[in-house]
Amino acid sequence: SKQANSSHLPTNKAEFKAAIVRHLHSTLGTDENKANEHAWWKATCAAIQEHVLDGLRKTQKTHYMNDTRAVHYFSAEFLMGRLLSNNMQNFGVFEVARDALKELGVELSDIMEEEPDMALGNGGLGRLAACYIDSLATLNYPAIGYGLHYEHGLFRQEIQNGAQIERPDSWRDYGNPWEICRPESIQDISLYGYVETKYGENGRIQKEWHPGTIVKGVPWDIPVVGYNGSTVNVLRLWQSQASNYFNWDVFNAGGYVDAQSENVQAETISKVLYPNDETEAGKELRLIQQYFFCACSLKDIIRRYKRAHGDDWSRFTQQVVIQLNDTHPAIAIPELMRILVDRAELDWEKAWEICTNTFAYTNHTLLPEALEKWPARMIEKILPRHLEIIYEINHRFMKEVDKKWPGDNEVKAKLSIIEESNEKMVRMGHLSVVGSFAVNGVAELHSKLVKENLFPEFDALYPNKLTNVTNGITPRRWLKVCNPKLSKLVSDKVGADWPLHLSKLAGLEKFAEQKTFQKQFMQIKQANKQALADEIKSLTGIVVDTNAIFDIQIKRLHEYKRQHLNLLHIMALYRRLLENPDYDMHPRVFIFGAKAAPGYKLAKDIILAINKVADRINNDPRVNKKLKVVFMPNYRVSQAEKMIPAADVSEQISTAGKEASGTGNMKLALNGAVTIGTLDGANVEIAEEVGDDNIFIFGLTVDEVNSLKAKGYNPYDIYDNNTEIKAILDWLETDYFTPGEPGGLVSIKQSLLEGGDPYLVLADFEAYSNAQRAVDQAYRDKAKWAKMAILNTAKVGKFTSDRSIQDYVDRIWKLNTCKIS
Ligand code: 26V
Repeated sequence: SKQANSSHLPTNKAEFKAAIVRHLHSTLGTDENKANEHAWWKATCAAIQEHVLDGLRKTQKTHYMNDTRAVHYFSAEFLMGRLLSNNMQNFGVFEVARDALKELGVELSDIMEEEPDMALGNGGLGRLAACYIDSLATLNYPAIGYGLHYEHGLFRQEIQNGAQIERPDSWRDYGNPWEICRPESIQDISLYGYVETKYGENGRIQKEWHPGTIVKGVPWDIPVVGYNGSTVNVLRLWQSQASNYFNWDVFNAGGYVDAQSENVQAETISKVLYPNDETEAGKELRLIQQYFFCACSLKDIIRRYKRAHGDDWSRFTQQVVIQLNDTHPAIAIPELMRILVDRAELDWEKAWEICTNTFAYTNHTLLPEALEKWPARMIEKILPRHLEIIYEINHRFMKEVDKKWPGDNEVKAKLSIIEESNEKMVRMGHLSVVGSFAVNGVAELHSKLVKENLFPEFDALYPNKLTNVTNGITPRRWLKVCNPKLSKLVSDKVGADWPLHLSKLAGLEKFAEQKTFQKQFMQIKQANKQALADEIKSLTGIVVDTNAIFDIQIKRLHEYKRQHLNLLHIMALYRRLLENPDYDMHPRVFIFGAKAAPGYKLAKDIILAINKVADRINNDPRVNKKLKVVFMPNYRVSQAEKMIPAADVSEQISTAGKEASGTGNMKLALNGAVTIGTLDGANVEIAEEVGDDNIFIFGLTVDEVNSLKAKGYNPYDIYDNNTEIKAILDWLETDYFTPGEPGGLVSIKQSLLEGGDPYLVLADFEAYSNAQRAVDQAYRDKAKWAKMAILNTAKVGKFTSDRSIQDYVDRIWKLNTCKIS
């Protein structure tokens, strides 16, 4: 009934059974008796895909016929996770499919586990892109995601003797049933070589780039099904392939031999996702990846534009808006300038006007080590013409700066796209701000810091360019699909359309104190905890008590996210229990999920420490009734979907000012977890929504962090005066947690003392410990806790990605909805 175009969907079990069996036979070449779970999974996907492709064809035809304006979301990462259950839910055929399979003797929940995650992203930024394309399709906006078709996504994490080991991820090894190759849209992409300056007709100087090599870009389309299944947009991911083109002129000209010898193998470009999160590595292959997918995507966009408008560029900015997901695709700015100036032969001014009305840029971090900079020499070697264009952009920009602040060389040096350091560097953030018509941060606090600290003069120079769009999450995947029990209860109370109108969750408020509803809500939480307990047992062997508080911290491992603050507090509880067996606390299970960048030593040491402390505690019968610690290996989207519904407490404890937004915080609150957190990122807005009584806020604020650092923070002052902290840090140095290996965990102590404790772990410890005591007290009052949990679900409707997307549409993209019939 809720289907917008249900006519093409299988409406009954019989039809579905027939489709699945047909695919077993003719797509997979097997039969009902021989098929294993993997084959059943693939046949089920194929049965769904028929309808997905039907919707895709209708959508593309409608968009073409209406010549719609579309947003083009450029992102180096799309962390899609699994697609089967999502696609079934969005088409509204989940139950039918489940029942059809049951009659075939197959359990849907079992075969869903066969699907590998599409882990083509690191963390928050990549998952945000996935939520946004879900919302764009759901809201019927013409949109296309553009990115890289990595052969290997984020590494698979194994834990050996407590340490992280990285293994390759191979999500396509046995074929991916969702993607479609589009050889008809292959693009040729140039790299290396040199620039020739010549005189064109009427004496105009012309630049021609003679590339050293050409690689092919092969597009793979992944359909993106909106909720209700009416709009089906695409995610287009580019795979690199050798082209056999090699420019012998460049080779013979001499002097370019070196550049050629360092030439990359074409196929390596899309081989692997860089596993760094928030650290800039400056690797040549990564710049090539970025250019490769931007150049392919721009050619694709322009081909489509020209099909409708020929060589008339005057309507380009009416049809096309490109959103840059961080600076990773910023090289698209000089690439579009090159196409317009060198190829289309537009005047620079006209080209620049088109360019700066096409791009918008989202900043996702303030951490200095994450702000991308590329050596000018590296750009010159790989993209010689682009470096010239960047210099020209900067030259004209510096003239503008001089008009605003005449003769002020300091402000020029600060704003320049080129950093005049020992080695000249190109600041991709500055290039993005100058080349875009809108720049946004991802939460109110973050956007304020972008304006005031990161780009203050840009805000003065371009009033109203800098703005905020608070992040969001899709409630389809992050409640409806991952938490079916709670979803059903919510639907019973507020109606079934909450996945499209998340503010309707507010209708739960009036039940927050009702005994029967509290009981239902907490029984669901209990069932979800039991399911997670089973998963924990099967993955780690650890047995946990579901009456304990499930306290969950899931996110990439980084010092600023302070998993080690959580760990130090766990050690404090352990110590208190050893000193006083009657130490009064409700049983608690601390659960972690986190991957560390392979080259980030301290992050890996923190994973080791969590595992070593967990081992000791979990095997200490003196404390086992009250304390357990679990590190879940290989945290990823599909695992998040199992953990989030089971959380009582959500750990969001970054140093204030460091976490741009966070999105896990939103997912956990939506599923009825209560946050313990700092006033950072979107926590601030979550606190505003749920109210002070329903969240545990602690720790230094951004202003307090700044003044503490300004007056000179010395972690030894705390170490010397706080006996508990001293005992815990000293404990790390013994062999208590690393039998036979004293000092096995000392690097954490060192970073917090000699290292200066850059993220103020010790400064916030006491406040955190007190907040945890308050959590413990609150949980013991069952009715009080149930009310808090319910109000968290009820009050976080703001954080649907539909609201974020509507914000982008209204204030930046200016799109119209396009209904598909
Ligand atoms: C940085 C880099 C640096 C160069 C190497 C490759 C690479 C890959 C990823 C990143 C991370 C970019 C920043 C990022 O992910 N920020 C996160 O964005 C989330 C969505 O807006 C936000 O919720 C998180 O707070 C923020 O840390």
